[in-house]
Amino acid sequence: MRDLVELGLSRPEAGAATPDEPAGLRGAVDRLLATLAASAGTALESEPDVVSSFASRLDACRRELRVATNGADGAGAVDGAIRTIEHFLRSSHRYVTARESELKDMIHILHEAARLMAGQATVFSEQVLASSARLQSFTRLEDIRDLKHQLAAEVTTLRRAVEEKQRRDAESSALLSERLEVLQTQLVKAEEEASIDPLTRIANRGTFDQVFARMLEHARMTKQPLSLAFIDIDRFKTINDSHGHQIGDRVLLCAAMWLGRSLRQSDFIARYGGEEFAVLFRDATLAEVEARMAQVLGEIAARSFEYELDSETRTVRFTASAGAAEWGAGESAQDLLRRADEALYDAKRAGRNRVVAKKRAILGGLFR
Ligand code: GH3
Ligand code: MG
Ligand code: MG
Repeated sequence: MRDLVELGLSRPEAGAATPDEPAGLRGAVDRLLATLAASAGTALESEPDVVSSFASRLDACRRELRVATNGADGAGAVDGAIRTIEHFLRSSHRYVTARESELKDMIHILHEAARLMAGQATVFSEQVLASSARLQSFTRLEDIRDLKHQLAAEVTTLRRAVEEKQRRDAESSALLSERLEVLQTQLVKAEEEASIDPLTRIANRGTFDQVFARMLEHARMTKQPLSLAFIDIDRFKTINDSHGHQIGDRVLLCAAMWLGRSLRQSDFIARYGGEEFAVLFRDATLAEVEARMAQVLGEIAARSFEYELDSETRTVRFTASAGAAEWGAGESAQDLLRRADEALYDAKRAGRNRVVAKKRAILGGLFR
């Protein structure tokens, strides 16, 4: 029988205690204390200091029990052990209650976070709301370990939902910026279209007004010369009448091209209206503009434009007249426009196919 006890296969008989192991009731209490010391770790797993102090106090009680006789010593040792156990159980209870309340707080925070995130996108909201509902039911769980595991699983679900949402957000943001780029390109195109004349593909009257204001301001500031010329196709009504409106349109297009070719980078041409064009010459004097206009009008008059009608080749020739003026200090935009227009009128009256350069009246300059 002793052999079996030493091999750990059986409990020793009552009264047959080894020298180290107390027998009888003291033996039972000793075993109880040993079991409690061993299980304390699981009850308070994250409080190792409390557990080890409890275990060492139980060890001390067990030592006292071993050396005690069955009399008052033994009763004192058992009493000490009971108080130690009571103290430990109270600590465990406080610890478990505190942890439970912390977990409930965590659930509350997660629940709130889920509720806030839910306002964002339909599919995402559904996932998050489902998760939030499950979190609420956790607070009723009795088993704190189960609660912990389920909470961890729920956090993983929530994290996945958030990651999926972020991926979708990134996708739609890429789509949006692509769309934005297309819209920007369309806007630039629309702005360009709004600033040019669709027939001749040169600047329209609105653009002329803006550019004229800017160039005039530049001339005022730099004191550089600024000249303006109006060019009007001669007897254009007759061209329309004898060749048709379509050919008239082609003549306008040719006139714009021929005028454009004669210009410098710093000059600016626009269709001012009907069969009339306006050209602004930056840093050019009236004499220079007069010479350049005479040259280009000569070229236009020398050219001819051919087209086919009813298998017959027909020729269109046309001329244009120009009126030029140079801006003088203190003059308004209207003054310059009026003088260039008067010059054009003079060119028409003088027989067309010519340029008239109109200087500023000396008296006009003096009285201004
Ligand atoms: P002038 O030598 O005095 O300038 O005579 P004109 O015939 O050129 O001038 P008028 O003002 O009498 O006639 C201009 C004509 O230009 C009348 C109008 O129908 C025509 N016209 C204006 N815009 C266009 C256009 O875009 N296309 C065509 N085909 N004709 C136009
Ligand atoms: Mg005309
Ligand atoms: Mg005209």
